[in-house]
Amino acid sequence: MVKRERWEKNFSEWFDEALRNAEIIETRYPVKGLYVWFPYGLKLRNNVLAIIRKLLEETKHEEVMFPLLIPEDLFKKEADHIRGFEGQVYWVTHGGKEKLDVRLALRPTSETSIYPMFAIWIRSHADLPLKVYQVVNIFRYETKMTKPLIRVREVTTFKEAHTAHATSEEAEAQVKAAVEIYKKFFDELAVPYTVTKRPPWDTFAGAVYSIAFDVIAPDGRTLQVGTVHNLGQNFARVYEIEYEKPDGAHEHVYQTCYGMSERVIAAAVMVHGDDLGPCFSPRVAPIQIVVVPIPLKGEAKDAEQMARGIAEELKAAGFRVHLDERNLRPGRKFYEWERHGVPLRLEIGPKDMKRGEVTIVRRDIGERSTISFKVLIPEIRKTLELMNLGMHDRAWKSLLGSIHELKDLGKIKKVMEERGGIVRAPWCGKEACGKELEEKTGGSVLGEELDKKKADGTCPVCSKPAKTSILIAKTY
Ligand code: 5CA
Ligand code: ZN
Repeated sequence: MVKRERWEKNFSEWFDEALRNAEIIETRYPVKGLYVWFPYGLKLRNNVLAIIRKLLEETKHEEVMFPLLIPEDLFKKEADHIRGFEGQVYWVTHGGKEKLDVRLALRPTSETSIYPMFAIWIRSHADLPLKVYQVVNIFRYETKMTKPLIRVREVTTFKEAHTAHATSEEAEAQVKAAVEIYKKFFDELAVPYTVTKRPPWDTFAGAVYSIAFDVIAPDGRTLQVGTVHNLGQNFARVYEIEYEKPDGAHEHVYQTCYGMSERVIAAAVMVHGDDLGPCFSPRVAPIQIVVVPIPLKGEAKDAEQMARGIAEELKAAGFRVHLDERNLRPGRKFYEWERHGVPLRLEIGPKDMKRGEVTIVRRDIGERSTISFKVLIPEIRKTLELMNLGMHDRAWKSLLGSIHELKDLGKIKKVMEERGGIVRAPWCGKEACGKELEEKTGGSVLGEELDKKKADGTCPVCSKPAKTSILIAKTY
């Protein structure tokens, strides 16, 4: 197995290098926080997108596309929402040489562009539930340090869903359904996560409550990779989204929204990395199998021909395959494709050919084995499936291993300062204690876990009996 020293100890540098070496993101675009997708990176992006699209389509969300620009008066209707985003909005103030009468916001998210249309579209209970999603770019003028995929000013891959319901119970059920969709999504990516209900002081601007998915980076910090919000009737009231009930009465709808960005791609890059770079799960890898002929003097043609045939066969079976026929030493090719995170390498040398076999090498654990031509397709299929499972299990073990159960303020602080990682601590439920916990330890409260919360022990701040437990971590 490849070492994980740099990956663990120098994560931030490792990450930027991995994106460059694997040709995911070009970071030299001359505007801060804006980046370019390389072709290989865009293939990765599209594979990730295909997974979430499928999950949303299966659960009856319909795709829509709204404008990028939002007029200021519409944007400013929901008071909490605007307070949350005010400092992050880019404004279009001019059209050519003319100053615009109404400034236009570049959407930082799309509630305020979508909901005025919901108000028009939704008339009666028969129009509900309404469930739409879009995949668009959004702009946020981030003031913290920008980082490719992780904190960008143009989010290029915002996947946002918006739903409207007749009752509060239905909206509540939709929040649960969305959490299940996101769980499936991350499971497909073989990326482990925590799911927490964010504390009141970290709720999405305009929401009743927010649920967030976080992943853990190799340096022990967590990264929020997706959120699900119950909006209650907050937006419905200001945008006047009403429906007529069967009895003729009118009521505001209940809404939810949930979204993810290219951070989910960052997660796929970092979770399975090692000192060579990323290792993509076969589900999303732009290239699943690279075929490399190992020519021997005099017999080079045979190996190349054989490699071509095998690559064709694998392609026909539906795998994403690349045949590397360049005139370079095999070792050089191996290194390059390892850095691109290709899950499986298939070598065809003279010995293999004579025996009617090929050699395969797994990128995740470096294991070499041989497969007979006769069972090539089923064996490869099985190997990729095993890889996905193996990567999933290893990453989950690592995440669960980095959760420390602690009750003592000093100890929590120590973990935040030294190892990094996630702490599960008892909490009395009071906001003041939560905030003090953040201040004294340097961590952030992620929130209550959805399925694992307990009420044992006493609050590390006030020593009163715990009402629940919370996760705390240093965050990106
Ligand atoms: N309207 C809601 C749900 S669609 C919303 O905007 N929620 S959000 O603000 O929490 O954004 C959803 C997710 O986008 C976040 O959880 C985070 O993973 C990601 N995200 C937010 N801002 C950025 C950014 N500047 N760069 C990269 N990802 C971001
Ligand atoms: Zn307390």
